[in-house]
Amino acid sequence: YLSRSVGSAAEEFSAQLGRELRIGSTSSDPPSREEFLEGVRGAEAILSLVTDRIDAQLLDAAGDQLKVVANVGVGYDNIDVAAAQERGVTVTNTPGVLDDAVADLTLALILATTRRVVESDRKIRTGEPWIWGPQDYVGLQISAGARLGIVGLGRIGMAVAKRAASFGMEIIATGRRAHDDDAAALGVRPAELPELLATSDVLSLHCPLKPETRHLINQYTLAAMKPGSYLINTGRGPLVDEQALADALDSGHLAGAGLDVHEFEPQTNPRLRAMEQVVLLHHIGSAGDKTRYDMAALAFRNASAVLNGEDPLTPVTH
Ligand code: 8YV
Repeated sequence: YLSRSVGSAAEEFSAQLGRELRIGSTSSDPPSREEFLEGVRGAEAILSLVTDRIDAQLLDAAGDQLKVVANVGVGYDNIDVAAAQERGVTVTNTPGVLDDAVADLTLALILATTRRVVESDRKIRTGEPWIWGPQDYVGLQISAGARLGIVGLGRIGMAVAKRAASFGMEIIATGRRAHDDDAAALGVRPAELPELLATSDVLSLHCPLKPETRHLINQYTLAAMKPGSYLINTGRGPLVDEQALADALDSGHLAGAGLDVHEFEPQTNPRLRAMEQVVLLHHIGSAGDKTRYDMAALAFRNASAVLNGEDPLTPVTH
């Protein structure tokens, strides 16, 4: 069962596996909860998307024959992993195949906010009179050694660091790979969160969403951020308290923000929507053509492995 089409990869792999592929919704809207509960009934495998909440009720609705939930995504905060494990259901995700696509988009957001790309584009489209002056649309030049703070240096953070280093940014980071040799080779210096907050010109979030990281960026951590800095989030929306962020932007403490993910997806914050210095995207970090194929292919390989009694390639173990 797959709630929405993920392109040709799933069709190709299901044909190879000789299993029927049931797709819940053929429109761009996800199935309703009722349709989802009904749709998974009898499924041996569920390929889940970020918009699919997989909890005990859903697992029970599927039935005892369910063997695997293969998430098409690296973040799996949409899945109650403990409930799956209690029922003997394997959970897998798609680490590795989306690092470059997400890192590309992170740099796009960094450049779009600091160099005011979307603001300039929007003014042209809304028919405002052309203005050009040496002081107009001036923004932070990251290539002049601006400091990037990476919160949660893992695979995606490393791919961001590689790109940021080539742009001439100075990089400090928290996270499991911050002390690795390959991080040092990119010029990344390990640091603790308070230093990242106080000294980064651009702070970029790459940690998973867990109970302890929810609202990691809140009124207190925002107040600790360097005046005039930028916040970038391509991780998970609830890492940020959006009302507190809107306050910090309103007061001018922060110069701008670039958000690919939102606290209450699919809703976006009306205060942030009204701000010129904020760039908002549709959670499209991994939406590179190659990456989307590779994610679906890896999810399907994981599902196939479990259905064939083999070890999945990328299981979620905790
Ligand atoms: C996907 C993501 O768009 O991988 C993740 O964790 O958030 C995105 O890459 C999403 O998970 C697709 O289901």
